[in-house]
Amino acid sequence: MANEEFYQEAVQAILDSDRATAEDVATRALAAGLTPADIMQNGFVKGIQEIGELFDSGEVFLPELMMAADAMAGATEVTNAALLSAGGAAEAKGKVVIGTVQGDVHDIGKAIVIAYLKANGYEVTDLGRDVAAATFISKAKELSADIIGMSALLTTTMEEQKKVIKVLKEEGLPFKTVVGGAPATQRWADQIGADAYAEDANDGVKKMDALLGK
Ligand code: B12
Repeated sequence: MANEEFYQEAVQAILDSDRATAEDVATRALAAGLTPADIMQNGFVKGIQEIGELFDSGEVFLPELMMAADAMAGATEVTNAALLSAGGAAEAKGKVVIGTVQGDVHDIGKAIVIAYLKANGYEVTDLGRDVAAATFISKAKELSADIIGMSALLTTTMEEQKKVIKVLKEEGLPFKTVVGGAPATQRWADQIGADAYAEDANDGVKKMDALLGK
């Protein structure tokens, strides 16, 4: 089967909110030699973006969006497991604490970022979603983290990224910060004084490598 057919099946599985098929397509695509990044970026991510657009234009509603997200989560579990079994560096490059900011429950992108980081030799602590600014900071202190990663998918919750960075600066804490999520941009990162902005999981690894001189 051509790669393009897998991509189309992946998009369709998300549009159909069909978790079992999404997991099956992911498994078959990996067995056929596609990389987790290929099938995610060209297939499943396109599907969830299409659903997002349909939601935006009022053609689908929250229950459908939630079911599509569930199918996406199934596909992500399959591809992330493949990434992790392929990775595994001997010595950790650095410690990252990562979470989705307070008020925000979007965590599909964060799960992908975590898998990429782990596959690329980072020790990662997932703080989950709806994480308060104080928790990012106390966990980073407790674990002596190198980097705090913050995901925000809503224009309203982006402000939480700013809040964390403000406290870090006020307290003179040394943790590097990386922000991501659909509404974040390099401009936003500069505006709030983040050390880096990452547009996707791969870019996240690159930016963190650069911050730590790896
Ligand atoms: C799936 C989804 C949901 C699911 C989330 C399920 C889950 N477990 O995550 C559910 C159904 C729960 C949901 C709920 C809501 N959603 Co929603 N949702 C989406 C949707 C369709 C896809 C998001 C997604 O998973 N994308 C795929 C992943 C792979 O991409 P990503 O998250 O951007 O992550 C990548 C990069 O950004 C980056 N990255 C992300 N974070 C980080 C962090 C770091 C450190 C790094 C390095 C990189 C990085 O790397 C990732 C991988 O490459 C988007 C539309 C869109 N196009 O984004 C809307 C969207 C984000 N949702 C939206 C809205 C409005 C809502 C609700 C308010 C709806 C409602 N009326 O209740 C609620 C909010 C609930 C809350 N308080 O958080 C709006 C936001 C509008 C805005 N500008 O603020 C969007 C844009 C849809 C739209 N067009 O209107 N949603």
